[in-house]
Amino acid sequence: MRTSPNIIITGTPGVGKTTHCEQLASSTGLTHLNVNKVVKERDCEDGFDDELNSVIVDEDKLLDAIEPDLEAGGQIIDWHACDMFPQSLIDLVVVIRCNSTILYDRLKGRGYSDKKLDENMDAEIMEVLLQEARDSYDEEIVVELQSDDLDQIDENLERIQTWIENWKKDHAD
Ligand code: DAT
Repeated sequence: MRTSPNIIITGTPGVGKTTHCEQLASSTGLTHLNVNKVVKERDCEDGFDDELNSVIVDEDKLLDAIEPDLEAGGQIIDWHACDMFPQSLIDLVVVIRCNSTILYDRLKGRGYSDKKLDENMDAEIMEVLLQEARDSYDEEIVVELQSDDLDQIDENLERIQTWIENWKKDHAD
């Protein structure tokens, strides 16, 4: 049995996943599991999508690489997809959302190509990640949080921290 929960922080690129994960890891002692890094470090790449200018991930290999960590618990998973993780190992799915005008500026600032920018903007407007989360996990564990400004980050972090404390109390023996 896990004594610390596993949480997915997901959402369209640029919404603020890494910002949330880093701050949560430092305030709670949970581990920031940056999937982008794991993919590179554990050789889970399965080619390159030239059109989207992004790595194609071998999801089976990735899951094999992180499953022991998920079984141990206390992982904050930072990834722009969420449907590949086994339901039994996930306790909370946070879908970070962002106003499209703000997101556009953030992605433009990252130097994304027009195609990559359009794809990501469409994904946010069409709520692709929110739908993926709702399709993949029980409704009760999926939470949608807005991240347009710094105050919202603080509010979100407080909510998630309180949730973690309560989870730990509920699962203490
Ligand atoms: P992601 O990990 O989802 O790609 P990020 O955490 O790297 O996103 O954030 C992208 C950029 O936007 C980064 O420069 C930090 C900034 N940012 C994120 N959330 C924000 C917020 N709520 N208010 C202001 N800036 C934010």
